[in-house]
Amino acid sequence: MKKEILNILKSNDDFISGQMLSDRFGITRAAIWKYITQLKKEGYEIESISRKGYRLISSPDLITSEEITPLLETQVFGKNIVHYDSIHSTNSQAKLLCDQGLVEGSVILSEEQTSGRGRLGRNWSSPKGSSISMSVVLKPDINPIHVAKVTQISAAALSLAFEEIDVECNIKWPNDIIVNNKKVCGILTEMSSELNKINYVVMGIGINVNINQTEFPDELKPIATSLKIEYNKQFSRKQIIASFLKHFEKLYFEFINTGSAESSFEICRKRSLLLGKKIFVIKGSEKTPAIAESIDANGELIVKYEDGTLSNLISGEVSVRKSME
Ligand code: BTX
Repeated sequence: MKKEILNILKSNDDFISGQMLSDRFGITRAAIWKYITQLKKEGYEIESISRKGYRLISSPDLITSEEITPLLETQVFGKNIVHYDSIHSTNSQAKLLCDQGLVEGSVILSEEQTSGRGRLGRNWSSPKGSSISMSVVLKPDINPIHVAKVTQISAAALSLAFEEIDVECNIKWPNDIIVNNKKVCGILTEMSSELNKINYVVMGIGINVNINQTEFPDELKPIATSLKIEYNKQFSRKQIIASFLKHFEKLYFEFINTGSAESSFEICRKRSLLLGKKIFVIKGSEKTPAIAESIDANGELIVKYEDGTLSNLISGEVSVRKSME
């Protein structure tokens, strides 16, 4: 009901009378007033004048279903949005909800994470209200060995969404988006599967949107940045989410329908931070120098070691770091 009242207020620039809302929804004017009070508490600025009614003046920068749905240009992705004010990790929560039957295309969003996770047991910092913590549920009917490609598809879609808001970014294979040499976004793809069958994939994305430098923990300050820090202005989180889902849906279904993720890989190559550069391949405590040669038709990074041997890296098994030389 609150959502419906909000939608009416949003689609009218003028006052809407309490009586009209009460007739429309068959509830008392006191009940309408209660919903308006709730909306105000959530940050909606609503003017109320007796005998005129209610008028929406401004909406808060929230990433709720109410705020994102009107911006969606998708068929499947984002049609079911689950939003939290605060959650341990949207990926962990998505997995719990998937076990209860969440459908493909569902999106879990939170204003903050208290235990956000990166790859290989690392942490991900997600301050309240200024970052995006999002997990997208996929149920692809593909062999589990192809799931790593989804991370590349996601990175490609993120770069297209950034292009729409004039943000220049690079993709650091396999799962980071970099702006001005600092990390602005990370992707963590997790899956539940049997030997040959995927139950579900949860693709988690963390984006530093309007985070101020002071909000980053000290150890992250040299390596992390946000769109606001780099461009000196606020960005709309809901717009970035809607734009990402639009691009992701197109690239993902192209992959599912044709079996090829080549258009996404091409974007990853074009925007790659690593190709042609000296890097370190890090496996556990081993750190081996190499050159990043190419991204192949499977989305794997081909590296050349100093002894001339070539090797395919599959995302998930290694970390790569750009060498400073
Ligand atoms: P990653 O393992 O590549 O990166 C994690 C590393 O990045 C950390 O060890 C730290 O050095 C650095 N880091 C932590 N927080 C940030 C940040 N906000 N900005 C820049 N650098 C940071 C990357 O893993 C994958 C991250 C996925 C996060 C999403 S958020 C929604 C979903 N839920 C969840 O728990 N994780 C994913």
